[in-house]
Amino acid sequence: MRIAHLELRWVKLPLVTPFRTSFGTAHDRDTFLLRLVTDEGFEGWAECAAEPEPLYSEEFLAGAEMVLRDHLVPRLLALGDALSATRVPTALAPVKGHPMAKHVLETAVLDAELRAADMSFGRYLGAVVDRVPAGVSVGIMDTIDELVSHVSDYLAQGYRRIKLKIEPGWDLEPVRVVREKFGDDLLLQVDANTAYTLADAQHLARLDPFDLLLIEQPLAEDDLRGHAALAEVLRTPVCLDESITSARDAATAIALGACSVINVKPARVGGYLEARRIHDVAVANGVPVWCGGMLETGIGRAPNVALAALPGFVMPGDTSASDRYFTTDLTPPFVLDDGHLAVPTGPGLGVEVLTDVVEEMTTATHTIPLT
Ligand code: SMG
Ligand code: MG
Repeated sequence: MRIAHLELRWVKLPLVTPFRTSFGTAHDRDTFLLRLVTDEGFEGWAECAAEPEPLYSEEFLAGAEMVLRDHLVPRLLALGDALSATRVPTALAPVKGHPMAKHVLETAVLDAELRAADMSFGRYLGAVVDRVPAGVSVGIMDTIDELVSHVSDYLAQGYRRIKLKIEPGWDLEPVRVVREKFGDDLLLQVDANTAYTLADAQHLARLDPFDLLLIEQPLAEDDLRGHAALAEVLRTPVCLDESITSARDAATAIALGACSVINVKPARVGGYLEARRIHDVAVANGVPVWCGGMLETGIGRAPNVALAALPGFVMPGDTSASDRYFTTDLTPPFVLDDGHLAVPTGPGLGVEVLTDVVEEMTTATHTIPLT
């Protein structure tokens, strides 16, 4: 297989509700899609998970485009006819970092390859179920009343688990109110996106009585030792997101006692092949994992839902229905059925890319030179 055409589609989709985290507020899903065509005419699509600004992690969209064009794509082209998804990580390894840029490229190659082989992502990755329970990530709100109303709506829709975004000043009270209002059976967890320091350990311990499933990434991404120390103080299990960018990181974090749960986000770790390795490391260590999200459109959501169907994904993920994010998605919408999303079964991503909607949402198209 060889790349015959490669283009970046910059798209902008308004979010149905702004999404506020400890590092900023998103009003739109602003990203680019990669569309690859092979010499045999198979298409591969993928969605970049980076954001316009380097606030979630050090990657950002314009940087991802540059590293793709100038450093990653030339290394893939050097493979010539020998291109296949399993060769991508080694070909790109000389370029340090940039997992989200690597992820979008590897995913487009894998999609094209699987379409050619008439195999779905789920089948390829090792999915063992045909539907996955859906959780929903609820942003920081202006008022507790607003939060309660959103959580109540999501539960009425059937979501199986609620994740509250927290930050200093928006933590104990929202958690207390949601727990009291919706009861002890609600699966509830929080995500701080690195907003605390180890000096907050006693404060965070006050979340313990609310029986949270986990607290996600309370401390800085490079603070594994701090997370290990915090885990000694908290009864709430510590889950890592930003800190884990590879299977080696996962093994290290587990060995240090820095986490007892892992949020697996394929984009954060360079792609689905590494994401599956993290799953395998976690399963071997008895550590539960769940699938994270980056407000993806259907194009990025489809393979995430497939990954979430692997056996170690024992907790509901941030894999929500299309209408939690957008009025119109770039694929036929992912819909909740009894609180679950169906794992796509068609070849590759397994869902149709609605090219007319993509066209409508496109703000720029950049063809990547192949010479
Ligand atoms: O895709 O539903 C989603 C968003 C899930 O909370 C979510 N993602 O740290 O886990 C996380 C955040 C990062 C994305 S913020 C744009
Ligand atoms: Mg997170």
